[in-house]
Amino acid sequence: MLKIWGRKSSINVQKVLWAAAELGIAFENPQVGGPFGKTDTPEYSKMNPNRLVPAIDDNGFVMWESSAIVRYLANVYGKGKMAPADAKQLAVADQWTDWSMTTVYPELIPGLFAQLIRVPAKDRNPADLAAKAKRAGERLTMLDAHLDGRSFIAGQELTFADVIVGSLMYRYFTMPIERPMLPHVEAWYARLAERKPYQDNVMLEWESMKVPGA
Ligand SMILES: N[C@@H](CCC(=O)N[C@@H](CS)C(=O)NCC(=O)O)C(=O)O
Repeated sequence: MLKIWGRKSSINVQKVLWAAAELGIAFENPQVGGPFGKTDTPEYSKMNPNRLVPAIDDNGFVMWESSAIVRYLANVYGKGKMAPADAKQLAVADQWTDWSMTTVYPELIPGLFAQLIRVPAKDRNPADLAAKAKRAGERLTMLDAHLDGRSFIAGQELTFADVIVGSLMYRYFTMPIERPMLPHVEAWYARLAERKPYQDNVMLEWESMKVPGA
């Protein structure tokens, strides 16, 4: 059976759990990382030498790096659906996925989210956080324009791009930050939020992850 190692509170684990649930794959999810530890053990670092979560073992095939895992699962278990068969549609899915991980993720997750949960409010730099929120919002206006007339990123069906980019949206829309008008992103996010696999794996309360004073 597919094993997905990693704590449910990690956004990079969440996208893998969401993809597996969306694809209807049975899986086990041993909790490692964060408060569960165990990523420094020789067994785990053999699976993921970065000592980060997630890692997967799909019947003996071991790999790490969350977005690559989502693409792998989509290709093996959802070819022609979650992984588009058409080369141009696939390219669009790849384009927005790579864009989100290089352009939006750094502002949103290490930049804003980690600050909000790991740094006591008195030690934060509000101007720096506001600048990051502004940049993230500006970047998401590009996705907003792309989603005009589309239900999902690569067309009318959910693909791995929606999983990888969409996994960021719950935190984006629930963090106490300034956001620009993003009507198409908001409509797309509402479509994701209707899906039980998204609700079960991504829309998870995160306030309790805060350190004292955060
Ligand atoms: N680029 C990697 C990043 C993995 C990563 O940063 N994972 C974080 C959680 S989101 C982690 O393992 N942190 C240490 C821990 O949870 O113990 C991926 O997408 O898989």
